[in-house]
Amino acid sequence: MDLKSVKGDLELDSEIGVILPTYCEAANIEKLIYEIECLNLNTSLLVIDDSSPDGTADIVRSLQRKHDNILLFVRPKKSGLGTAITDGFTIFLSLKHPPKCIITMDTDYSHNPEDIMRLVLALENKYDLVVGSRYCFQGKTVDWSIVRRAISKLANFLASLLIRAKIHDYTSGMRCYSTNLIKSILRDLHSQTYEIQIETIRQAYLRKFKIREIPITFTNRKKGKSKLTVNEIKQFISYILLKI
Ligand SMILES: Nc1nc2c(ncn2[C@@H]2O[C@H](COP(=O)(O)OP(=O)(O)OP(=O)(O)O)[C@@H](O)[C@H]2O)c(=O)[nH]1
Ligand SMILES: [Mg+2]
Repeated sequence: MDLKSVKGDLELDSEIGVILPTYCEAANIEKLIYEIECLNLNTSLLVIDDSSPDGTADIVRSLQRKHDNILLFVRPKKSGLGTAITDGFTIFLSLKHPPKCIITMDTDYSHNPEDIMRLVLALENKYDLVVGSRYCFQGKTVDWSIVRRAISKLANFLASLLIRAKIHDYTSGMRCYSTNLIKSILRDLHSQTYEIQIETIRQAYLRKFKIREIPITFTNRKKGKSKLTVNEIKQFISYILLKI
């Protein structure tokens, strides 16, 4: 990874790195970044955009003029959520001052920025991965269709056959990872798309890192379109079948 293609201040020194993968999130990214900035946490925000045709990256460039903690990595074409997240990990680890922990979250407003600090605090110097869980006690999904919920539940059931990490939500995209954990597992992450969510938990579990979950409320996106396609679901299922 050549850091020259990452735009922004590479000398940033923040406690918390936040990876924001975007494909066509022009309707959501500005409000999301604004709300994260308003939290006044010690964060660096890293947007990984796949040359979204709706101009998401241009919005991020204009936000970089207002806030000095935003990094932008634009990839030439849509290359999948999995590689966006692993590129984000690689970039944060390559900075002069890597953050102490790394948050991943969706940029379609399904995840609440106010949960960032809850996840970070839940690491408690004891855990290496905190999953924001929709399916544990007090976790919720709001405005999701029965079909979407059924796909998510099935994905979780399949994941639980493969990994026995004693959590209820293996596919949630909102998490906090210790940088230590990322250093240890990064070279074993090969997911193209959504299966990254279970591959990270599997690698952490195999290495006996401590994993916990805390409840979050996941709200269906109100703006923009879902990027989850049949092809992505197929890739997810074939990852699990191959590993089983
Ligand atoms: N850079 C990049 N980001 C992606 C890609 N696919 C999805 N994303 C982003 O990953 C996050 C999750 O994707 P969504 O389309 O919201 O998927 P989802 O939450 O499972 O589906 P919905 O419930 O319909 O929203 C969003 O922030 C997307 O913009 C991709 O190929 N490249
Ligand atoms: Mg979404």
